[in-house]
Amino acid sequence: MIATVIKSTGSWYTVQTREGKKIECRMKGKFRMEGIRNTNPVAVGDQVEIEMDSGEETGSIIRIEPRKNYIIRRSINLSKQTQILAANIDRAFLVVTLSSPRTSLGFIDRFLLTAEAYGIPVDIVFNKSDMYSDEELKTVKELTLLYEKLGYSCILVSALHSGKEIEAIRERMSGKVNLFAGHSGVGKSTLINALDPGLKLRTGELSEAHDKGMHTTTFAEMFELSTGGYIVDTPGIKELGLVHMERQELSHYFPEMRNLLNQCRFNNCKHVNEPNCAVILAVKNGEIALSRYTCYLGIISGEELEKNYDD
Ligand SMILES: Nc1nc2c(ncn2[C@@H]2O[C@H](COP(=O)(O)OP(=O)(O)OP(=O)(O)O)[C@@H](O)[C@H]2O)c(=O)[nH]1
Ligand SMILES: [Mg+2]
Ligand SMILES: [Zn+2]
Repeated sequence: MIATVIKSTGSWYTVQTREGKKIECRMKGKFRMEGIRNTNPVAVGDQVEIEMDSGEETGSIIRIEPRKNYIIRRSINLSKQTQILAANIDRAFLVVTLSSPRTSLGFIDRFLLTAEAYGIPVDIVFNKSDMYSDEELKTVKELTLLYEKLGYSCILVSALHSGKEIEAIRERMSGKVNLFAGHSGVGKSTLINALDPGLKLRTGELSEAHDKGMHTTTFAEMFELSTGGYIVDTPGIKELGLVHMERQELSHYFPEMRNLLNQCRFNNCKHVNEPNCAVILAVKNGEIALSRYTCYLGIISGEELEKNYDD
């Protein structure tokens, strides 16, 4: 019997069959992704084959179908371990806030990069619009211009006020499996409740001392929307270590660099300090945003790329 994993709590997985029946399952045998150690070999969104335990209401997962894609990150405290946030996603909504808590551009760019590597389209949702100063609203406008030019739709919303923006997100989710990701406290669960009030997900206050979320959502979980489509709520991510990415392919995942790559003098150009580099030229004349190029340089010159493999 084939089913979809809709919740994973570590040792138990909730799967939903094609008929809509929910079954609690455990994993049978060992699953390992090639070459890397995973904290969760089965993730929300996975299609799995299950077997019912004899005489029980519970089942066992005996096989995972190949994944169409997934969003993976390196665990922060266990740097060699990786965690799959969700698998088989049609669209990701990256929920960000300029303050309370602040989302950095580096985080946004790393998330876009990860999604780009698997061809997952991303919408950027600027949440908490009701709290922004004029200065912050101006920043949202500038960022919207920057990211929409690169092909990422941007939406400014307040999860506390229903309106046409919420309606627009709902329409984009219809018929698809949608991932909601972002830092803790940006309002992912609140936003999902606004999109489908029937879900009544738990939401949490920010910590007064640090103005950060308190990790209210602890497990990824998939919900069926009454208006059509599926939504995966995920726990807040602090950092997003890159996984499975080679130095040479990095620039291919920056849409604004992709078309310039064959114009560099050297075909193995890293776009750092090489002469006649089309990317550096585009940064100089403003066609590539400095913030994006800075992020690129940070990744290519740092250790993020090497550390990813389990040796
Ligand atoms: N002012 C304002 N507050 C919001 C908005 N959206 C969410 N909040 C508040 O922000 C806090 C955190 O919201 P959650 O929905 O729990 O955040 P989350 O992203 O799910 O956080 P984790 O589950 O910890 O990852 C709550 O106190 C919400 O009421 C918004 O648009 N405006
Ligand atoms: Mg939450
Ligand atoms: Zn170059």
